[in-house]
Amino acid sequence: MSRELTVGVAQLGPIARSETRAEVVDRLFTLLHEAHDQRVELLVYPELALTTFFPRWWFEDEAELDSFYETEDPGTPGTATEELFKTATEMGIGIHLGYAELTADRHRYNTAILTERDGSLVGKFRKVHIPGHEDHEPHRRFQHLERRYFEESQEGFQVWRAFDGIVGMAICNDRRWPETYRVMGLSGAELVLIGYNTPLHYPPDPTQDPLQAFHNHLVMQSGAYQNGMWVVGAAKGGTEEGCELLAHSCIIAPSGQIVAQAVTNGDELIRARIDFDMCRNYKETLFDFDRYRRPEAYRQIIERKGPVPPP
Ligand code: CDT
Repeated sequence: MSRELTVGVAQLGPIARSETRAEVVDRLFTLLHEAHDQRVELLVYPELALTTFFPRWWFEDEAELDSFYETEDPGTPGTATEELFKTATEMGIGIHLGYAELTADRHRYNTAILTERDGSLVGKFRKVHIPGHEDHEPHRRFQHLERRYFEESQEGFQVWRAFDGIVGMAICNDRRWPETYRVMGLSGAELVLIGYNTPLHYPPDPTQDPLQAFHNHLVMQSGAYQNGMWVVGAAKGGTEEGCELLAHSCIIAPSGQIVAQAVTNGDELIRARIDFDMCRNYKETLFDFDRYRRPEAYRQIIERKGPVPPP
């Protein structure tokens, strides 16, 4: 039996700070309808897909900060996304959506939810690597206060049997770390879904600015190839509240090759037919972990956090 799936990426253009949930969900709906027309079975929206990328501002008013978070799982009755998830289920489309999560006991996470084609919950993932800074740094053109507004996940990376394959999730900065892919690869991941918001300007080292697109594909293509898995990157691109964000959404094969890529920096659907069995070409040959990995030679990876140079 072939294990193929049509995956779509719903890249988003900028979301204004003043845009309401209803206005954003309208845009998500337009992309959902387009995906349905193109026979997509799994549609991947980006990180924090329901609001502007709010960590670019310092908020004193907690109520204002709270307004960017969801207190219920997207798709549940009474939420702004209820109809979106309902329609997706009627169309037989699974949804991956990034959002800011505020739990009942007031913990804050950068989260993604994944539903199956029949609307059932596959799982939720909370971002592991939280980039940026904790304190106000007014010298920056814009802030990157994720470390103030989100806690690090304590749950790590998980994979689920879904869509007739083995699927995992990561969020934005997670994609830059090889451990992200390897940990999921060690649980057999065949498809990893990653939403992102990446400013083109990186204040701590602006020499990286012209390399953002290169680094984006470099890390996801390496992760795909070195673990024999499909990787999907879904961007929020364009100039959002004066901050230029990287687009370049893409779908990457286990060979490391990009098989579909966005060509705009706005709302855009891309799609590809993926074959889970293509993972075996890599997982059972060059990257046959059982045969070739040497965990005893990698001890530092779990014993150390930062580098310990020789004396
Ligand atoms: N959203 C997110 O994680 N963005 C970071 C920006 C660079 S760190 C300030 C990223 O890794 O793309």
